[in-house]
Amino acid sequence: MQFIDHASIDVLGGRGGDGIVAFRREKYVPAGGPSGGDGGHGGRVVFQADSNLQTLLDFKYKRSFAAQDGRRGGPNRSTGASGEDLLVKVPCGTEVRHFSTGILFGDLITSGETLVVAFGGRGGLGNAHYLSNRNRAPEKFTEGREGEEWKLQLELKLLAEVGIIGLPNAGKSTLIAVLSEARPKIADYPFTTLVPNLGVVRRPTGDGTVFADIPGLIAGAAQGAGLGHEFLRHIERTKLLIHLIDGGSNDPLEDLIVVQNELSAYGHGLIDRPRILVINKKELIEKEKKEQLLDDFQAKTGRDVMLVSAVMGDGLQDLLDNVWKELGV
Ligand SMILES: Nc1nc2c(ncn2[C@@H]2O[C@H](COP(=O)(O)OP(=O)(O)OP(=O)(O)O)[C@@H](O)[C@H]2O)c(=O)[nH]1
Ligand SMILES: [Mg+2]
Repeated sequence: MQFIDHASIDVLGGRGGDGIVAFRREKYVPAGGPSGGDGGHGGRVVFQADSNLQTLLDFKYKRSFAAQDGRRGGPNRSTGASGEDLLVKVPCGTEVRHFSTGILFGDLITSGETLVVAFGGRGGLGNAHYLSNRNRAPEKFTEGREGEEWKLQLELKLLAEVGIIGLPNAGKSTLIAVLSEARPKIADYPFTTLVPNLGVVRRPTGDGTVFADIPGLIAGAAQGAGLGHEFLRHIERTKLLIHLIDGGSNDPLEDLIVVQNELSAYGHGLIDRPRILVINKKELIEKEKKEQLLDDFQAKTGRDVMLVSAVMGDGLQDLLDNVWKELGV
């Protein structure tokens, strides 16, 4: 599943330092030669992909990035210091385009990869450069050039590896909220979620895995009923599905089958996608019914079923362990 996140920002390379006019002043030398140094180059704005970042949200608050200017030249032909580069971290998967033309500046895919988005201006020349036979005492110098200035459009495409599916109200948003930093709306009515929510869950290795909470599926979703159909297309691209079933429902087994039928009806191999069956709201199920429910599920599907409570945080570690195992982490 791909999610697109946008931001538009301004970047400005540092201005080059000016060259200067100076003459050597030495004892016993009445008219020393020209000795004005060159200005330093302006710093560059450089983007760097960083796998710890997951969104472009930071760029909603800070929108303009300027590198340091180069310094003026000095006497005795000394060149001014170059401006420092400004390093700006962006999430892996960020595409950088010129704002008005859409021309691609580059893609930052792997962590650590860099892209120069604005070069600094060249430093100006000092008068030492203009010494000639005709002019032994040139007063000429040049100013530093302006740095490049661009308005850029950033676009982030994230690939979710794990999709959370189920009927409306099963607790999908609750689950992603407890597993990740995502804070979707949660409410006791169907179709609370209208667009997918993304959350990043840390693996034991420390890397992030993107989970997606998808709007509830209902019978007929594959034909366009409810909201789910739009998103069935996207879950085609996840590696693993968590199929969440409301344990407090009148007929959890029927709920399972409704969603399975939609996956089959949709085709594209979705029904064969690795899928973990999870009954949520465990604490609502009466003790004596639990065994029966698990047996019924097992008999009907021939697969293992997990029991969790997203609200109580019960069984979630086992669920994650299972997810990492399925993903081969
Ligand atoms: N008792 C209990 N209630 C839960 C649990 N998990 C979620 N809920 C409740 O179930 C209701 C629906 O939760 P949501 O997370 O919004 O469900 P959803 O699957 O995202 O629903 P849609 O977005 O409408 O598809 C809310 O009132 C939650 O508080 C749980 O483990 N136990
Ligand atoms: Mg929801």
